[in-house]
Amino acid sequence: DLDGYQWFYEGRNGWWQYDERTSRDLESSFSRGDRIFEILVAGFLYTIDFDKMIQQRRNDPSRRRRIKRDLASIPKKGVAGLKTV
Ligand code: V3L
Repeated sequence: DLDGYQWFYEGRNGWWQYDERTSRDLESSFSRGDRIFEILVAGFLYTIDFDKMIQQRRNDPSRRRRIKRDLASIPKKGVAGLKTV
């Protein structure tokens, strides 16, 4: 259970929260001790690397972002590309 925590990926000048479903899947994967996990975003596969704490597009590793697990209450840009107003 996330219990006040959420998963975030890096934007240009701040952090985006993962969508609710992905955040839950990341939490399950992380808490069972996986080192990597794969997610699908808009038809593209991304590898989540929990050792490096990055996400990286499978077919274009230059598309790499830092990720973090942090309190849901931190300042954020929004959720999965939808800006918080
Ligand atoms: N969830 C949703 N969209 C994503 C994710 C994800 N985990 N990863 C990448 N994208 P790349 P600013 C982001 C989107 O890494 O202004 C934000 O959500 C990504 O969206 O090069 O820089 C914003 O919508 C990007 O549009 O493979 O903070 C947008 O960037 C696209 O996939 C701008 O955010 C390619 O990302």
